[in-house]
Amino acid sequence: MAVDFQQLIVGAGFSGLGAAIRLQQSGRSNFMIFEKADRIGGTWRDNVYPGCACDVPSHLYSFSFAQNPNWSRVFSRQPEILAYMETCVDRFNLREKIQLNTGIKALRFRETEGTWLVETEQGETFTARTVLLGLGPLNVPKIPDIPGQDSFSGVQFHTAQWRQDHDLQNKRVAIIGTGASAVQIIPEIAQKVQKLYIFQRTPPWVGPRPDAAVHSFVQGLFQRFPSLLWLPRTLIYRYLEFRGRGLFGNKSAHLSMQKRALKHIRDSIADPVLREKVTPQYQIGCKRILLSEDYYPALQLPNVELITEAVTAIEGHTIIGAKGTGREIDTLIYATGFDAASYEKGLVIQGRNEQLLSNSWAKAGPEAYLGTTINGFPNLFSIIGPNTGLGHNSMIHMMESQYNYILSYLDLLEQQDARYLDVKADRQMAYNEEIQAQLADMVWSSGCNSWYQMDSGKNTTLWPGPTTTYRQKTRKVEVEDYQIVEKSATPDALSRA
Ligand code: N01
Repeated sequence: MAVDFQQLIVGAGFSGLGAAIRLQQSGRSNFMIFEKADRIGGTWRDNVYPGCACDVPSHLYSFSFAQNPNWSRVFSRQPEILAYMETCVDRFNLREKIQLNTGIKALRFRETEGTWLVETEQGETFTARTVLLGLGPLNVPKIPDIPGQDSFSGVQFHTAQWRQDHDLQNKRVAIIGTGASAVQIIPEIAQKVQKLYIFQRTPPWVGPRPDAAVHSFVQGLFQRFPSLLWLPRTLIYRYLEFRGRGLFGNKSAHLSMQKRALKHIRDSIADPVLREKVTPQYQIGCKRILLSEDYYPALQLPNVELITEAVTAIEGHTIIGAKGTGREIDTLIYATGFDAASYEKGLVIQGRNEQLLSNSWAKAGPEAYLGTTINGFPNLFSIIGPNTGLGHNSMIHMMESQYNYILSYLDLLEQQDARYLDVKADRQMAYNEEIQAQLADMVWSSGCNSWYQMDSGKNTTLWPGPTTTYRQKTRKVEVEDYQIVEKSATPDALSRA
């Protein structure tokens, strides 16, 4: 049966765009990207807060198949990363393959055809043989409920919904949270605001950030000899992989990470009271390790106060901490992170036997096979799906491993002229038991609260080990992991499958 698209990609962020490029490079052209927003870019479109940058060096945080000789810094900022993504769209002629302002409402698998029925928020319907979800793990802002917050008479917003029309100059500002976003924002705004109150619940581990401009001579060399770009890419990748040992159970590597971060505190802060406030009481790496040279100096500015209390109430212009002290503010910034567990982002995804993905995941949380395919939901792929996140290296590397796997699946589907491939339930279960057993012994389970874990403590976000292992496992689809359903399968055979 004819379909509108052989592959439909949902989302034009990094994961969706990379998938499109790889599909194209594999000779596939009947694909389309549907993007909810009016511009490509995903997280790098949404996050425009001051200081927004990537904490993985740019020569690695970019596609291996679209390397960029022009990075201006080791750690590029958001505008340059977004511009890089736009360049990729043009370089690979993807504009006509992207339909903007098109949100997906529901995806329903039609078992007798082996295709997906796609319903958009705009009321259109399409059919696709396969669907690649590039929804992004961190884009649903998490804003805590604080008594009285609706009555706040100033301006309040989340870091991912930055109010660019709101000038912070000479304002009295409070920021709740001291995670990756806050650590980038605080140094940028501290100098311009009249007063900055930072509400810290748990201090982050912060290491030094060896940022520098890339000299124009070096950029020129990369432009003339693009293959040289593999050198920084490989060195950075290997270094991060080597350093990651500390998170995977290598005790001495872990200890030296922690010593380095403690030295960073000592070198940056003289005041013993402030030192104590910023020194975490949990093992390094349990939460994401942050990198900054200017966060600790910003905390020592005379107009900045680090408050180690929860916010308990807001009354008019006053923000009140757990000790009962009220502080007058004009602006309140929620640097309180994202709902990382909502992988399906409210989409209705209905697989075989009309089973809903939200129901399948309701009890044990999100689970997939190799973070990519899900039993009962054939011909569907989740890019950066469950347990593919990293605390030590570039997510682009993980995405590229997933692309290899997805292309191998598509090859098999086409070679076998099959209706669909469904990953076997027992394989998926065994795989998840294995990674959960590994995660139980790793630093992320050592007793801190983080978005890596569900309330139950189960870690549904991180890959438990080196990226080399993941790359190896996703090299190609193993036929025995899948139930292959022939196009000729009768309804009877399907119901037994
Ligand atoms: O969010 P977070 P983020 N009352 O979850 C606090 C990626 N990222 O937006 O630690 C008081 O890290 C919370 O406190 P606690 C990166 O993967 C990447 O900063 O839970 N405080 C914490 O301090 C990162 O991990 C880059 O006790 C509350 C903070 O809010 C992820 O995005 C740059 C609270 C949330 O920190 C999220 O980072 C930026 C409450 N009720 C972000 N609720 C790169 O460079 C939460 N907090 C690639």
